[in-house]
Amino acid sequence: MFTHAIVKRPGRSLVEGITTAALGRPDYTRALGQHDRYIDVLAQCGVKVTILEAEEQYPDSVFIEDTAVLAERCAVVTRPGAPSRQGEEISVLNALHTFYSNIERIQAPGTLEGGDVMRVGDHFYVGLSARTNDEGFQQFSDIMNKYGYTAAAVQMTDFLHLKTGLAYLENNNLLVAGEFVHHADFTAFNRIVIDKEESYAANCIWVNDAVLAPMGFMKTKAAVEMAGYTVHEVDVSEFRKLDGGLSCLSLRFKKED
Ligand code: CIR
Repeated sequence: MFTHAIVKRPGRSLVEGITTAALGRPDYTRALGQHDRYIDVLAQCGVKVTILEAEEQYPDSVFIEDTAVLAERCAVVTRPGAPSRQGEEISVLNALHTFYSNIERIQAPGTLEGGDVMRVGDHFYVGLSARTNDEGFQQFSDIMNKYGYTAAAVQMTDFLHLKTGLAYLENNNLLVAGEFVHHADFTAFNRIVIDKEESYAANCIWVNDAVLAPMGFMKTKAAVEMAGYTVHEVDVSEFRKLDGGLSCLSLRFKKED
């Protein structure tokens, strides 16, 4: 169960964020409203949300998931692979001191983005994407081993991040899209295959037995409900324009108060 989440408000510079999507520029006001609603839904799911201020110098900093990986026994502050995103992690590091005494960091030349890390129990799958390199994975694995966790690298070629095409919903249930549908690393899971036309909806998040899904992907919503979950649809259209989704917008973790 998650007790806490950390989000960072979108800045006006959001419209300058990195993208490969051809969906137009995000609307800042609409993005703010969607972010408000996202926070409300997390709170409804029982987590206490810490809200960090926007950082105008980093257009992509609303995608806070990429800057840290949080577990019970340690926090790992990452070193983003996108040069324009390096530095976003500093305000997150500062905020994490409230919650963690064991904070580790990925060091150059390693790069790792949290969107490439998927947790399953005490094991962490790490996608070797365009943003996360071998060195970043190795450092991460060494850190996690030190705290009694394990990690394994996942070969991938198509998606921006590992969790762009995968979402672990606990109880061995895994949403899979595109290159991950038949990926050898995930055959032991109960795979829920995302329809090709709804590939974006693979980026759902499990929060305390509910699942947040992007608004408007009816086949995915039905498949997740069929697996026994309550689904909260959240509109993230403005973040999708920057290749971002539900998982990217928060760091979710469990900590006793
Ligand atoms: C980027 O390209 O870095 C941002 N525009 C999107 C990051 C999305 N983050 C994620 O999937 N974890």
